[in-house]
Amino acid sequence: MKHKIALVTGATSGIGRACALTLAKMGYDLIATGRRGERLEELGKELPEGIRFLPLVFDVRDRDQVLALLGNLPSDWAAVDVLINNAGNAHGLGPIQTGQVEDWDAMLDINVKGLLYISKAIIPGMTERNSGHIINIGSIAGKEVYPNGNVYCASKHAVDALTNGMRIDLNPFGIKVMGIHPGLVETEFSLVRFKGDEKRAETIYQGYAPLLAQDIADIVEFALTRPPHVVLADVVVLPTAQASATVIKKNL
Ligand code: NDP
Ligand code: 8X3
Repeated sequence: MKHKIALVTGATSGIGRACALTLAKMGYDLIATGRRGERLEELGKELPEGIRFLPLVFDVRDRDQVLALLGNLPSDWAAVDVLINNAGNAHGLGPIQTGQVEDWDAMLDINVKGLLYISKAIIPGMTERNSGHIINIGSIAGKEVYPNGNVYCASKHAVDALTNGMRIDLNPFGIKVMGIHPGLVETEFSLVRFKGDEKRAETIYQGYAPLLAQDIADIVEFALTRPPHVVLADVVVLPTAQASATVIKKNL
């Protein structure tokens, strides 16, 4: 039997990896992307039997490579039904006046422009077929601005705006577009934000129960199993201990 096809960006760790495994368990054939090829290889070994797997190693900032690879998928992979735009990270956490230009470039180039390049390659197939489901992973940082979050928050506000823009522009084609905006999820996110400082990264998730990557994958599964006339447009999901970007009940 022919399976539906899902593409998950940033499937080498955290939320993307959990979504990829969940989609495969749901019976989707899987295109998984990331820069760490060995992690994609490991992912491939965990997939249920009978699920086709296409790992693609590239940096979402590389526009030419994104468009060449995803714009010319093999014919038996080209009809992508579900796109999870997940690849992204924060780089640094500090006041705007001392921010690093390299960090700003990384966040805007990966979280915003990377998401656009991926979408540019995949949307034409969806509009041609008048079907598809796009899920963009935003953040509570796309709904609120918090101290020292400046450029990361701006990048995620852009993801929120693009999600709403996609839903409007793709409305004539019957394409579902959803934004998921998580609060604190324990992944490699803080390790990347704090540039490999494991001790500092650990403190972010101490004293309360953070969300797990699987919590986000469960929401993806719920969204994808709604009937054709239903789209979950916008979901903000927080750990119970978190009331807003800055209010977190910790027992330390
Ligand atoms: P992780 O650091 O665990 O995962 C990030 C993923 O993005 C990795 O698979 C990484 O792959 C990929 N990625 C990063 N940069 C690039 C790039 N330049 N090119 C290709 N792939 C890239 O973090 P999360 O799972 O937490 O993050 C996933 C998404 O969720 C992000 O968009 C993040 O902003 C968002 N989010 C996270 C929250 C959290 O608290 N953790 C909360 C709200 C939103 P690789 O390094 O192999 O390229
Ligand atoms: C990740 C959650 O609060 O660090 O987007 O911005 S937060």
